[in-house]
Amino acid sequence: MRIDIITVLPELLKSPFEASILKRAIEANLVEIHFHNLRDYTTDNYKSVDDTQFGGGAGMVMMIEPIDKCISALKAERHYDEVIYMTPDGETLKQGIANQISLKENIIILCGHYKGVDQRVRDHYITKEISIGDYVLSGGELAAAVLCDAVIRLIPGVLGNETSALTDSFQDNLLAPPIYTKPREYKGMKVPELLFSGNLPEIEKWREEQAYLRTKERRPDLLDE
Ligand code: 6GU
Repeated sequence: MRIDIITVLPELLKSPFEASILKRAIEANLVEIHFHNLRDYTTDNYKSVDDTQFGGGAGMVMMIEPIDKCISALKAERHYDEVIYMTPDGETLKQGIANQISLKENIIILCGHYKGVDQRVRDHYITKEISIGDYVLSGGELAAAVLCDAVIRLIPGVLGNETSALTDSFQDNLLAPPIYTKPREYKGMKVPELLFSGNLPEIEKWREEQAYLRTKERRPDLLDE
């Protein structure tokens, strides 16, 4: 998979890809990430990427020209399956969307800033608009990092144990059950006895029950879906 990220703040985005699972995925050539600074596609001396709104109103709007130049340059090189715009008024990111995107070959992610982008960009270049939740961030960069992490860990081979993405919270609209590791007892706090029984079917049944109870208590909305 290849991900091209268009941003006015590439430095804000780089560090999540320089550690742990994402770093390993890149080193193993399972994913390629390319950052594009929108200012490199400007034509004026000030390297302007934004301007005031037509019709008046506070806040700057990202201009169509640098975005068009950047996206067109990328599209001249290869086909893109999706051009995603990160915006608080997009579709809220859920595991199902991450699963779908993880199957794509090449995607572009455009990070919004200021008041957002000229509507003509959204109408003519963008194929999918994604938000990461009902709160406002200063820009789309951190949201793009969240999306990339959620997607990249689903690419086959990225996680060491192939089954572990399948048992994540949300993968079946259920939260994950409680988990324990050594020591068996710490300051009087014990691990449930059943987990030492060696009875794998009973343990699996317990985990499913716990996942269901936790979901019912914390996220009953998931059970309705
Ligand atoms: Cl994608 N962008 C911004 N600026 N704020 C957000 C968001 C995105 N998702 C939630 N809040």
